[in-house]
Amino acid sequence: QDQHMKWWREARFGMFIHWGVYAQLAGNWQGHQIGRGGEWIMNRGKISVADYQQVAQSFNPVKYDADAWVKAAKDAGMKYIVITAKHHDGFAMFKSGASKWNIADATPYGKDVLKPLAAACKKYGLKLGFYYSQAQDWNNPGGAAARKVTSEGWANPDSAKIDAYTKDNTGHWDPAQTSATMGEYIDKVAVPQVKELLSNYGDVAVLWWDTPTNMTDEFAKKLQAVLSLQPNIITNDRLKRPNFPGDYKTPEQKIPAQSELDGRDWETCMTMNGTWGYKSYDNKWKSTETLIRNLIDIASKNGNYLLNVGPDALGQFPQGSIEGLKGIGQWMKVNGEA
Ligand code: FUL
Repeated sequence: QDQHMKWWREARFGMFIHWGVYAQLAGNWQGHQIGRGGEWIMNRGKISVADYQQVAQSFNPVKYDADAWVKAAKDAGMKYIVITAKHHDGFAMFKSGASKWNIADATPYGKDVLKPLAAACKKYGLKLGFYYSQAQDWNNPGGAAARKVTSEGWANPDSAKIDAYTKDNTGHWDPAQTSATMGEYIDKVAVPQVKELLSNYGDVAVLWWDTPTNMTDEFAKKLQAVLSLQPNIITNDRLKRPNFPGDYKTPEQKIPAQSELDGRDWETCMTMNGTWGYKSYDNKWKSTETLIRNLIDIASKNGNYLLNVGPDALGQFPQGSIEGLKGIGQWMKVNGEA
């Protein structure tokens, strides 16, 4: 029954890609640097739906080159890629019939970016997985919003209004987010979009769920049923706790000690600097030596290392990531298996 885990257990090393409209803001909102991960900027900055959707109108990643991305991953010794098909901001990086809030319909770029990535993965022999934020969605009405009331590093001019609004609900800051129920969002957006992802891109190796805010077992069952479209798919443990453990555990930004391991498969996901989504001013790059040590530590404990790249708004890997990947690749050539 473990057969479908075989490639994953041998893989050891993969690339996480966090890419979306937030790359356009690059951690900056109205002259302020917003704290924490760049992909959380809408929530941390309590940016309204209307303002945030405006940002998509200038998102035009003309330098995006899927072939170059996959080649960079392969040269570093990575065996699979997991990309944010939709992060918590609800923005689909693919053409979707379930919501116009997608890259093909809401940006001047006007094209699906997952299609070329799927083609390049096929060409270079890497497995492709999709990250999908099934519960949190700050743009499609009815999606959940984790309550993070503090907007570190700046004062939103609307904060009184926002505080009044966030008091009685699950963390939304804009009434536009609550014009539907979560059940409607699951049926009309999440389930149809996961169907699209598992139907239109050939083999999908991994479905990487994230942050089960307000998920119910009923919602989780509906999403899990869609996985039958890809019989060999592997999933993580973030669909809904505790009844949907998935195939593997997902320690974040840390490597478990030997004593913490319980025999379940696991994958550590980690940033190369301090953010998942691109931030123009985050230059805290881990050294190549640290990255290699982490990979060795993880592989020696039978885990996988999912190392993140946050491409910029034009579709380019940050220089620090390129250098880190190259450094690992050089080491791999000498020490890795073919
Ligand atoms: C977290 C998310 O909230 C972060 O933005 C990021 O995607 C990380 C991998 O998972 O829980």
